Amino acid sequence: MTTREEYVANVLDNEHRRPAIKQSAQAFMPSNVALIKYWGKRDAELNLPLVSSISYTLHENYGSNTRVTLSSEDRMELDGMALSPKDPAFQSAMRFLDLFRAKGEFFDITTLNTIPTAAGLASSASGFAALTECMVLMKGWTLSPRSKSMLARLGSGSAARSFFSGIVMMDKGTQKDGMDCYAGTCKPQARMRTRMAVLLVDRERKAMSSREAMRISMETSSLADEWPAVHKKHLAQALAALKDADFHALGYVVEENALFLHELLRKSKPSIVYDKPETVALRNNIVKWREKDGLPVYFTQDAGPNLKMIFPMTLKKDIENLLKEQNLDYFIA
Ligand code: 2P0
Repeated sequence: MTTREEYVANVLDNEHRRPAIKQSAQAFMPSNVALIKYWGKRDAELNLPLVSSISYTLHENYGSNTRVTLSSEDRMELDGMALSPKDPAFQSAMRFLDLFRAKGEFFDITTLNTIPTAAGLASSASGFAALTECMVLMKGWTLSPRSKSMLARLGSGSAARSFFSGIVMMDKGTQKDGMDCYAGTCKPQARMRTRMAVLLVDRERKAMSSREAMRISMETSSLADEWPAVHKKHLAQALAALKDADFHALGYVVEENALFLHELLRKSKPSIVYDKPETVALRNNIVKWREKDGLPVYFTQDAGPNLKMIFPMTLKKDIENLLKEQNLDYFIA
């Protein structure tokens, strides 16, 4: 079995504990939203996903601004609030940085998210991607986006996808040592010009992390065994739709994949339900806008009550007018 320590040593050619050459570094990284979801792990130690995923990287600077500075002790500030060392966000960030500390190195992290934190909007994706980028700058490693994605994945699986723009695919890989699991630009995307509206039903932080929900649901849901095969079919359909630049075929499978995941969650013990009444109403509205009004819009939903809606880029103005008319809390990214 490969340990996390051995894995980072492999990716960084044994330079992972090189002392920082800079006192401080700052980075912005965008967040991303999965169209075909990553859910389940084939190896919890190396955080290797059970399934490959396809995502959309947010535009317009929606993500995390992070600064890391060498310090006399570990400290972390998130969205203007100092975190207690007992805070799960503090602990997971420091556990990640533990992999790269030279002897006696401590870090002061300051992160400002431009998206609501921990509300199922993938703030952990941009957060760990930005933290990785800061480490790269401080330690002076020269790395490809692929290698950065391999490091960030240890912090959060979805973070691996934030190093690429447009539509991105993260390959689950098959090797036990994790060296064939990384993200990259999804090749057949070239003719697909998609945009995303993030529709905010609730800006509150969620009670359960997606990691915990993933663990519980994959251990207990009556649909967990079916997930890999259903997912494989969804992934193939999405890749074919991207290759054919068929927006409706893509939208259809994106909805199918999200609905299956939420059904799997609902059938967990205890049942995990992210929907609020507004989520259900909004999902129905999106289907109505498509089926009655003829708008090419499709939804997806992550580990939270908020929805994301994809549409062809050429419709940005129309969609913006529609969302304003509906008085929705939204942003287009
Ligand atoms: C994703 N989501 O592909 C999936 C789909 C939400 C639904 O939040 O355990 O926070 O840190 O690797 O990356 C993925 O969960 O999980 C996630 P960890 P992560 O974006």
